[in-house]
Amino acid sequence: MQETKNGYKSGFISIIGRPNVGKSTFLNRVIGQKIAIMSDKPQTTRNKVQGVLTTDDSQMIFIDTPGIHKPKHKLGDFMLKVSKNTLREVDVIMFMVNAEQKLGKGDEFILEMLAGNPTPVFLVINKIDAIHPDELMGIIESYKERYDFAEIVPISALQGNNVENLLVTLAKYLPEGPQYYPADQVTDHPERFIISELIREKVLHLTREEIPHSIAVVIDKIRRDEENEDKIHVAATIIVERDSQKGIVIGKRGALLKEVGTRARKDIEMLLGSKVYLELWVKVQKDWRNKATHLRDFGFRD
Ligand code: GDP
Ligand code: MG
Ligand code: K
Repeated sequence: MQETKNGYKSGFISIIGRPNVGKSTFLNRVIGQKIAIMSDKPQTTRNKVQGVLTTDDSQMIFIDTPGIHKPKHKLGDFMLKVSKNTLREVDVIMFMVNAEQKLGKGDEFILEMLAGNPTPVFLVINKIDAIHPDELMGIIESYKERYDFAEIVPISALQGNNVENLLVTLAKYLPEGPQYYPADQVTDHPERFIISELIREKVLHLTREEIPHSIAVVIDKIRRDEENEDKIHVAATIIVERDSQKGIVIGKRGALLKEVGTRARKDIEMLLGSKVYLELWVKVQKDWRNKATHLRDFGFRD
């Protein structure tokens, strides 16, 4: 940790909101690097991914929390607990909503969860590019009567509208503090997690609706290739719940898994700045979501 400069601000900002409101899109825009995984399927982001934005007068550490929703199984309970703990530790909460959607059950659930939390909450109304400007006032009113927001900021994470203004306003709410991270560091997550998310993203994209988001990817190995020094050997296992899903992920004569590997390898090479040899396995583990004892094995931690 570096010394505190006079007037320098730093702090932690948690991004919460229903699936697909644009949390990852926002993070990717702000940090400018593919660290949070975007997908058109809900709940692609399961663990928190931190992005660090460093400027001359502030450092913002963003936390992309797992999808907050009414838990349906033990993994859901676990995610919710992680998220709730996170919300108490941060300096600002960004509650992101989709301007195209009415305040729904998912938002109600989040608002109930926020009740009594002393952290300032920003209502960030995203996707304003997709609505008529006249609709904005009504949206603001519907949320305003439900919660005492510190700020209400409409943006388009996709097109960048008003994002700069949001960042300036966020900085005002941060305490004076040190630069926690070196200026060139954008994420403190182990590469292992990012790699597993990159592989999972490819599987979800290529299988469309056939494979649920509940699959897990475990990284078994990241090591310099002994025979070929300028290559990194990555071995990973894709974990599915049913034999039929294993068949889908592998595809006809292994075609789908091969395509997953090709696409994931390109991203991992970008991430690591090195040639990569990617070895993928598929394993069936029935009902893994409900086996809380297994959570640790998959890299989930309290
Ligand atoms: P998350 O689940 O909250 O992380 O949402 P994502 O960032 O994955 O975004 C979900 C979908 O919404 C993607 O298809 C994005 O391209 C889209 N999206 C995100 N932000 C905007 C926006 O400002 N405007 C529009 N029109 N679409 C957006
Ligand atoms: Mg996301
Ligand atoms: K998503």
